[in-house]
Amino acid sequence: MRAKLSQAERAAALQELLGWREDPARDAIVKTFVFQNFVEAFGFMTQAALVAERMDHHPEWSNVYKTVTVLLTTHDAGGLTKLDVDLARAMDLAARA
Ligand code: H2B
Repeated sequence: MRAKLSQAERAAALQELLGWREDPARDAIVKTFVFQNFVEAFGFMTQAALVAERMDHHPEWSNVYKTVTVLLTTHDAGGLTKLDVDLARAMDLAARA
């Protein structure tokens, strides 16, 4: 099982990840992605879902029209781990495609 990130590791990750913020209540990171339209938003979710499945690490997310809200935390560890940072990075890449 992955270890939860230290304070220093969190700070470094959040500095590198654009648009992600901490949700202390969930020990998670969250980001709201806004696309041009529903098809772009759903395309992003499809791509991100394939990455998540490959990683065996899954987001908590919701979609309203062209907005996708994502919360990442590691349930098995009870908080934020490197897996969340890796998935956040992959999601940022998928959003740019
Ligand atoms: N996703 C997330 N976000 N956290 C987990 O702890 C987790 C997961 N665990 N996806 C995985 C699946 C685990 O349940 C399976 C059995 O590997």
